Amino acid sequence: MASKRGKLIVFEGLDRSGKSTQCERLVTHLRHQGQKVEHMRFPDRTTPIGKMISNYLSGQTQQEDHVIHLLFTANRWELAKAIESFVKEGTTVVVDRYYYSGCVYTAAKGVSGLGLDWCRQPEVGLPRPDVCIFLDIAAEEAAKRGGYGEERYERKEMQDRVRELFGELREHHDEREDIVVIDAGRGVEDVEEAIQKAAVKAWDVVEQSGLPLRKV
Ligand code: Z5A
Ligand code: MG
Repeated sequence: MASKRGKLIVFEGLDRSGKSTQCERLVTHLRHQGQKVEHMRFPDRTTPIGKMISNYLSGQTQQEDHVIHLLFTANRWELAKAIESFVKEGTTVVVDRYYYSGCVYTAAKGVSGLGLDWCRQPEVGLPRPDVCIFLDIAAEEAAKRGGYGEERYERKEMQDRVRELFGELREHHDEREDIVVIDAGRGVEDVEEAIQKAAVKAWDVVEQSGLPLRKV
């Protein structure tokens, strides 16, 4: 019998919704279960492109809006083959932010011509997640977890627009079938339990259907 493939699971959500916290926890949980797991995050600031993105986010450099969008996308394409190989060989890949953030944050700038549809085009062909866990939190709850940081997009107007656009993506675009919304305003353990249940459900669908890893 062919060995089981790994799964591709992505975390998305607004700032301070707990993505990094919950990614770590899921990776640890799956490893304790004996699964092979790779943990990735985007932007991956360690690559040459990632360093350009990091300098842009910290305000050290400027980039034209199309250019920075394509750099974020290129940063994912740099790792696309690696993700496919891991999944194929039976390793599950857990990713902290992915192309959904890519589309929404650029579109939230409100630049003419840079809407969700345009932003999605360069992402087409990337490995498509088996499930995208969307951590949903009210703005007031997220605010209790600390103020905005120093980076470029950490402003209230931008975050409000990001929230609206994530909603649009979840309701009207092809992505909606991949997304599972989790109430992230609860305690860390409660959120973790809900994520584990959603992950198991998604695993079962993949295994019962024998579905190969798809493409965006
Ligand atoms: N961006 C883009 O424009 N295009 C792209 O393609 C991609 C990204 C991929 C940097 O991202 C920016 O890049 C981001 C989007 C843009 N811009 N903004 N704004 P990043 O991923 O590097 O951002 P980050 O620094 O990791 O922050 P974050 O993602 O917003 O935070 P988080 O990971 O969701 O939350 P956390 O670090 O796990 O938790 C935040 C705090 O809350 C922390 O003190 C925790 O201890 C606490 N916490 C966590 N969970 C809970 C619960 N349940 N209760 C109470 N407190 C909690
Ligand atoms: Mg984070």
